[in-house]
Amino acid sequence: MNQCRLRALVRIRRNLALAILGTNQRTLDRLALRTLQTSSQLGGAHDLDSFASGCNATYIEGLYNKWKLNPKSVDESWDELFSNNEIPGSKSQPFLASHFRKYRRTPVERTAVKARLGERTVSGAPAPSAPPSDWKNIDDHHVIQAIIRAYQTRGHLAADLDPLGIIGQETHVSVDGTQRYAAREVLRQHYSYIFGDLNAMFKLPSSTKIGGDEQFLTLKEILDRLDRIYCGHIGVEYMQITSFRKTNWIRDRFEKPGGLDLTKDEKKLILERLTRSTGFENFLAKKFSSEKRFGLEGCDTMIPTIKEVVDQATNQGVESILIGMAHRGRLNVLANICRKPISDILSQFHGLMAQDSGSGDVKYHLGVFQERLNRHSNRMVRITVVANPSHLEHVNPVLLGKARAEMFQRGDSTGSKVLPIIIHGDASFSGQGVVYESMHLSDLPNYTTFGTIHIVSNNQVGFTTDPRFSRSSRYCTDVAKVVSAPIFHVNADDPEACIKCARVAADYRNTFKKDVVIDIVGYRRNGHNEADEPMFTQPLMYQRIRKLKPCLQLYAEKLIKEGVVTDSEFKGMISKYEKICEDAWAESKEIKTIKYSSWIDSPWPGFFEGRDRLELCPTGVSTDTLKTIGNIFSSPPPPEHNFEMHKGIHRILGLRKQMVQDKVADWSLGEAFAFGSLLKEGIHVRLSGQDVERGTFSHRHHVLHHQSADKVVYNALNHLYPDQAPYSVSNSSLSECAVLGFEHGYSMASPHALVIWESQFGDFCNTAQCIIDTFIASGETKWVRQSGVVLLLPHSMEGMGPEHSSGRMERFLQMSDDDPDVYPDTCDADFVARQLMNVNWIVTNFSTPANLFHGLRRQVKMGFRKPLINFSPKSLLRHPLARSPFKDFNECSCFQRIIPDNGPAGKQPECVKKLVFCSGKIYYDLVKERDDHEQVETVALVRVEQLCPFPYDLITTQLELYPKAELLWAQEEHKNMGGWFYVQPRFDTALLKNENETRCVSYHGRPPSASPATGNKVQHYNEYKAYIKSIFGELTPENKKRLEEKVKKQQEKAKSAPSSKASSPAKSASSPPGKGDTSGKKRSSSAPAAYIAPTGPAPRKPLISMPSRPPRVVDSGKKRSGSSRDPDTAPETTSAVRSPSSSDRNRSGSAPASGQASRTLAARSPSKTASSKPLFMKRKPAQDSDSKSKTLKSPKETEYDPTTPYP
Ligand SMILES: Cc1ncc(C[n+]2csc(CCOP(=O)(O)OP(=O)(O)O)c2C)c(N)n1
Repeated sequence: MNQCRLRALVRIRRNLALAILGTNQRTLDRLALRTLQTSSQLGGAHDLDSFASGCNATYIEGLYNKWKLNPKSVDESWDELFSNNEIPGSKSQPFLASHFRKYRRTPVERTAVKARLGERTVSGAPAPSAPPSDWKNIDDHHVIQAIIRAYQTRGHLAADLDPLGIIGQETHVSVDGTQRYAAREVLRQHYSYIFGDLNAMFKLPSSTKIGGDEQFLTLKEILDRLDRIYCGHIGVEYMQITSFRKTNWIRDRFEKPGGLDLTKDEKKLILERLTRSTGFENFLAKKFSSEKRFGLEGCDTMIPTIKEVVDQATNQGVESILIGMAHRGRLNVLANICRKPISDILSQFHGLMAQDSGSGDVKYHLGVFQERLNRHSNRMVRITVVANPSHLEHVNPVLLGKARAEMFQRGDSTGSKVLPIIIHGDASFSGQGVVYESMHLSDLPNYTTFGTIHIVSNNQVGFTTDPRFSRSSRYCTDVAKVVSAPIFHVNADDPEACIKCARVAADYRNTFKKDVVIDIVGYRRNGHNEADEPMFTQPLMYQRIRKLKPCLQLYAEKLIKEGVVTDSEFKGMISKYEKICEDAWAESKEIKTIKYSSWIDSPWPGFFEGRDRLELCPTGVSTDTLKTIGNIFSSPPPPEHNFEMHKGIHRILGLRKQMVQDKVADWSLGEAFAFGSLLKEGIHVRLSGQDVERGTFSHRHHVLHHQSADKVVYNALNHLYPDQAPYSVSNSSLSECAVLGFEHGYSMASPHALVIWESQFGDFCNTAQCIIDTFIASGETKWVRQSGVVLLLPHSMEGMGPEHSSGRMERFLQMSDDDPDVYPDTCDADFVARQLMNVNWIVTNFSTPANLFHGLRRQVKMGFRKPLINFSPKSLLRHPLARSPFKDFNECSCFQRIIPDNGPAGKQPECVKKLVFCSGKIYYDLVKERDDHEQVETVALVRVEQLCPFPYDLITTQLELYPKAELLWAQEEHKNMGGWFYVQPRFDTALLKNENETRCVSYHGRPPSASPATGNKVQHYNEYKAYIKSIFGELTPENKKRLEEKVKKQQEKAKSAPSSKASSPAKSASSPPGKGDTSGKKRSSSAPAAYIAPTGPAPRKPLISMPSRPPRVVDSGKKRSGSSRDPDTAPETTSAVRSPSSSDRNRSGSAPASGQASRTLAARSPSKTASSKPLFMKRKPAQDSDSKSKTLKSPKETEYDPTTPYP
């Protein structure tokens, strides 16, 4: 104790004593604070930290109360102070300023303090000469305060959580004589034993509620209560929460005496539920002793715990509960939480063949959707257990996404109607990274589910590995601390404690809409599964387990002892449930057929009923719609908002405006047309992924940022039409796995939404491989559950190195389940739709904005839902050839599975020597090279836009159209990657169809490689040159000369206009593809505009200069001659000779009257109320209007290099 501290203490003593006499608590705190501030100004702040806790006030208040009862009970100095300042009846009076002034620091006071200094401390500093009893009292009080705080913060470390008694081997005897397993850290806090008298009374500080209405407790009682609350069967971990309000809330819930007491009836109900939980496992064990079911024995209280959460939540107004869980106890959850008929569950054990198609899944992965009356709350509740793969914890983000989508559909913007519950295993909770990644979504505005209740069935072992070897954290739940979630550890053998935790957890989620964790610490009575021998690896643990009575027995004995139930009542409960199971067993034997579809977790009522699934609705829209969307998308926010835009955005919007005037669209405009037109039709569009708002390649700019005001943004696509559906675009957390899982889950909830996840680069999607493999690729086959989720995976070889080049197309194609050796029935009138319906996903590599538009719209126009994996471009985002005229978006247009050669080669197929099939961006390289090599008439280029399902009909047509041509497949990727391994056998199958066919398709691309791309620019270019040479041969001397002259001309031109970056001579006609290849100015003037027309206008050529087209003629009879082909307007139908219905249009073949015909009104209503609009301003919605502008100018290049990601 130094002088400063002593001075401060005396001041505090005086002032606070005064305050107690004459002010309320708040003034008192203020006064204490002011006093301390004054002290710190004097230089004693560092030594006074402990005073800032406010304990002085309660201490002095305690002394005062003591003094009031007996003035001799306190030190005489206090007696003097209190006697001199006693203000009769003044407790409720406001603090008197005069008193304060009177006791402000005065020279007299300082003198007085000095006079008290006498002895010296060890350090040589003068020591205070206050009466020892004073200091003892103060110290005691501090110790009480510290003990309370220690219990609150670290009591859980000493809690009796483990039914096996493995955790926390050190023991100590509690004040009430009971044996506690205490951790050393807590024991250290027990320097409280410096107290001689356990019966000494203490005033409780305001930082605890253990006293309830009592303000004074004996030391023994304080320690006893703290021990019971914090070191009993519940370990409350909550002091890590950063919010004071939440911490206090939890403290109050657990500390207030009697606050969590249970009535007799409640205890009886717990016993009943526990009887069901244990009874179900016992029954299965009896009937199917060696069948895998991943029993819950040892953690049986999990069922009553979940049920309690359900009861509480439904009482609080929750209407839909979504559960994500792994294998352990899953059947029990289905039976006792969802109330799936037990006979249905048992029928899964009978080895019946399912009647519907698909692969099905093991019984402990199946999903369930039940609507039931929750008798406890007397409310209907919908309970869904989402089907999940074996991959532990990966269902978490899927579940969250589905919950979020349900909230959106219900217009539940606070999570009051929908509750997600995730049940974890202890080993997987701490081990799987997706847990952490998913938790990080919990508070993001566009991903939050307003709190998830996590329940860990912690059996203290993961398969054969115990926690000492499976995690470094103390608790398996430590990961939850990243989101400041409270964690309630609870002993599984104390069902009442579990129920109390469930109650608090449900209330917490309801109050704060934040995540909360219940860690039920139990054990695993049997092996990992029922056929497993646990003694191999956990001999000591299992020796203990064998000696343990089941929880049900323990609890029944307790309640019988308490007189809550009688022995016969308990026996009655058991036999009643046994009978239920036996009856269900008998019933299940009557079940002769099963269907996978009976286990669907996400039914879409009303979507399939009465619908012709094979009808492909038209995807084109009117020019008016395009103009409306285009005009708003290219306009800045309305001027009245004074929205300060970035200079570059002005420029980009200007370019967009120009395109709208020119009736041509680049990639971003094409995408906006797709989104905008769907929004108009009431389809909610959600785009999510890393940096998607602007777009990794800075091409999208859907969210504009005010340049001088924070959080002021503008999203034009949310202001298109007054009654449009909401558009949600959100930059995601930097996780592929959780975010893709989330979006997949979102897409499962409703068919009336277009849900898109975009990978930053396609390369990174493999960190979400588990979601791709186990949900997206196989979800429908396993669980009869559809999803129309779209993956946009930027992919193309642009010299950007091994991890910025490939979305691993080959993997998606390899996982496609269309048979490479079976030529489908292409004459089937529904061939196109049927092919789509029967495949597990669609894989595309679009080369035009129009096809992107149709492809995206087709996702919601199909009579079913199918995931779409699209390999998006990078340099094509701004490639001047990769543009589409408005007519390619119109009602007469449609999705093109292949884009045939519409140039000179396509018009004179008999002259064609080489027919090159390709896909994606390479097409534009081939166009340029074909031009440079002057082979425009002899080489035909056909783009395969839809790789899977393979467009056999259209490919066959092309093969037949060029009977003499050598067949080539060209790809940028290495031979063991890209589309080659997928297309090769399918080409063979198509060729074998024709008996007279002797040709086969040869490969032209990069050689096989372990790495997807080189990081060396020179090597990249050399590889390019090699495969180009293998397709077109060497440039002839004439070619070279011509190109040299061309380069020269360009250089001269560049000199005269040096500012034009895009026309740099360095990017000559023979320059390598990739970054420098985006200007599009390398196309030879010899190339006729017509053959690139479908992709957009030629660079710098005003559209007006393009040859005018005759009206489209659909006449299959003339197709082969090529004479009547209209390369601009003809959809692929015109070349579909083999199939009478090989169009991707509707089956009747007629062009749709309007895209609005299929408007889905059902999707509209709920979405209106959802708060997914991240907008700060309202703009006046526009109506479709016919633009009068006829100015046709070619668009200019943007300033960005599309292949450079913006960090
Ligand atoms: C991602 C993943 N890795 C490995 C496995 C194999 N596996 C199945 S259960 C299990 C142990 C899980 O332990 P825990 O999470 O504690 O749950 P418990 O089975 O003990 O209930 C393991 C490793 C798996 N299913 N998923």
